Order: sequence, then structure tokens, then C-alpha cells
Amino acid sequence: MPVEPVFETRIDRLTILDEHGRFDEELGAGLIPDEDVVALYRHMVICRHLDEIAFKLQRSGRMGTYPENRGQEATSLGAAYALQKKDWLVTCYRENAGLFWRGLPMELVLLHWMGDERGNEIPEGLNVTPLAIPIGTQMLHATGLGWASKYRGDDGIACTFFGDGATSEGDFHEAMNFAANLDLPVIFFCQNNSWAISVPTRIQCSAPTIAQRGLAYGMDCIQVDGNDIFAVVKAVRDAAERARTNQRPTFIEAVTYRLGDHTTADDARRYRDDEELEMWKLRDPMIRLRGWLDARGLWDDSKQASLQEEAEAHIAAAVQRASDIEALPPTEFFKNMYKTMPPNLQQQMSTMRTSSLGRNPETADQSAVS
Ligand SMILES: Cc1ncc(C[n+]2csc(CCOP(=O)(O)OP(=O)(O)O)c2C)c(N)n1
Ligand SMILES: [Mg+2]
Repeated sequence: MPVEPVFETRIDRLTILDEHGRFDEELGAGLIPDEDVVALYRHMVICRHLDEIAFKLQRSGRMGTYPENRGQEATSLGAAYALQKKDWLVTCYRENAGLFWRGLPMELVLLHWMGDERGNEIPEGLNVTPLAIPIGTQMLHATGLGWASKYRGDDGIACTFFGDGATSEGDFHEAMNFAANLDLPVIFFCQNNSWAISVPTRIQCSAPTIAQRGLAYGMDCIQVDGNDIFAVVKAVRDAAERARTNQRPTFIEAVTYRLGDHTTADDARRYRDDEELEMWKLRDPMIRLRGWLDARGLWDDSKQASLQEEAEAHIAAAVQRASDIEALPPTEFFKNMYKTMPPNLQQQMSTMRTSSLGRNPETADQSAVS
């Protein structure tokens, strides 16, 4: 009996503007109108400034923790630009640029990291889910949202973002399996930034690409240069088209890099080589886009200087709005989990005592549990 291949495939990598400034005219010309490229660049600069300020807020004790987005701005921004307002953005925690492009007020993200649940109260109609900190959980929500869109026939898509590390979670595979087998309009957008805290991608995935994980579910899969906003926009537009016309999901692996620590609770110098970091600094998506704009006479140093001033004022105002909000009573945090609060939480809220240490909050004296 001859042995014959039953399945052969390959994974393509898409780059339009590479790290040396080379631009693929065939794929890239007219993809994004010049004025929009300027707007995207301006947005990146403003988001980068927010990152810097949020880091300082954490270091000065005004914020609990913060995950820097630096270096990864082109991914979620390119996707948010390519999608429509009716499409869902189902993110984890490193997608500020895309969320702000969609219209999420910056102070909500600041409040979230300041530990204020009001940061998770997303304005109605924005079609954005709250930041998801438990790794992988949001992909299932995206599959559900895609399913709901298909059921209603509203032509919407759910685009979910997650890291390379998240693709090792069971939830990821369940979400992918459902989306593929039920023909759902979902885009799975993996930000492969080389690290899951201190675990390098090569330890989490022994295949040469993460993109090929989607092949097992019969999905279209592509790898893109995640620091090239043109490539991201094209890949997401193609995926959106497939989702809207054929109700098929797509898996996109965007290769990028986090230039900062995992969060402010981390120190990447303990596990990451300087050389690797220096190499990726040269691939910074902002520098690349600035080079493209400069080469076309669309930007210059004086525009940059006034943008910098604008960014500072913009972020200072957002920080002010987050800081000015009136503090809530401490019992308030009980109210954010359930629509109808279970009796044990009601009891804890009214007595401000806990039974989590095996004590009966009715009889334990307050000093023992404080
Ligand atoms: C279910 C779950 N397990 C563990 C963690 C702790 N944790 C936070 S971030 C992280 C690594 C995530 O890596 P990746 O998915 O690559 O995302 P990145 O931060 O690199 O964008 C881990 C293990 C968590 N938040 N949730
Ligand atoms: Mg990662």
C-alpha cells in the first residue's frame, strides 16, 4: 500500500514595510490613505506617552501594577483600524492602542490598573470587553460573541487578542475548535512577543510557527510582521472579509516584541539578553512608521515636537480625570461579580468579615480576621 500525503500546507509570512524601510508597493500602495497613516502614527506616539506616564504612576505608588505596551502598538492598532465599529474587540491587557483608537476613554484603563472596578465599566455600544487578566479566558468570549452575531445575522465579527503563552491554555483550543466547526466570524489574533513573562516562546511551542496551531482546526492561518502596521491592516482586512462573507474564522500570528518588562512587577533583565532587546529596539513599529512618513515628506521634527506637547497635555488630562474620581466605599468591590449577590457574600459585605479562613463571620471577633 503506498504511503501518500493526505494533507500538505504551508504558513505564509506577510510583511509590507520591513525593518529596513523597504515598502512593498504592490501590496501596500493605497492600502491606508496617507492622512490615515499620519493619524495612526500620531495615535501611536500618544499611546507610547501614556505608557511612560502609567509606568511612572506605578513607580510613585499611584497605580497597583501596569503592563507596558511599548513595542506592540502596531498590532492592536492595525486591527482596530481595519475593523468596523460593530465588530467586537476582545482583548487581554496589552492592547491599549487598539482600544483607544476604538474610543475607549483612557482614564478607564488607568482606573483599571489603579484597582478601581469602574475602569471595567465599558460604555454601551463600544463593542469592547473589559481587560482580561486570567490568561486565555477571553478567547471563549469571542467565540460566543461571534456565534451571537451569526445567530442574529448582524454581520459583526469578534476579534480576540492574546499572547503566545495563552496558546498553551486549554481555553484557546476550545475556542478555536468551536469557532472553526460552527463556522463563526472570529479572528484569533495572537501577539507573539517572544515571552510569556520569563518563559520564551520556543519552550511553549516546539513548532516553527504559532500560526500553524490553527491548521489543526482547519482554519486559514497567517503569520505577519506585527511591527509593520501595513501588514497587520492587510491581514485583518482579509480575515474580516473571510469572516463576513464565508463565516470562517482566521488565525493570525503577529510577530512582535515587548520592549518593556512583563509588568511593573517584573524585571526582564533577569532572564532576557541585552542583545535581543537591542535588536528589537531597531524594529520598533513607531520608528518604522516615522521613517515611512519622513520619506514621503508627510512628517518632520517640528510636527513631532508639537505632537509631543499635545501628547503630554492629552495624557495629563486623562490622568487628572482618573485621579479626580471620587473614592468608593470599601464594600463596593463585592458588587462587581454577581447580578444577584449570593448570601455568603451579602453576609461578608454587611459584616465586613470573611469566612475564608474557616471562621464563622457571625461569631469570629473582628480582631482575629483583620
Ligand atoms: C490562567 C492564568 N494563569 C497564569 C497567569 C499569570 N500570568 C500572567 S501573564 C502570564 C504570561 C502570559 O504570556 P502571554 O500569553 O505570552 O502574554 P504576554 O504577557 O506576553 O502578552 C501569566 C502566566 C494568569 N494571569 N492567568
Ligand atoms: Mg507573550
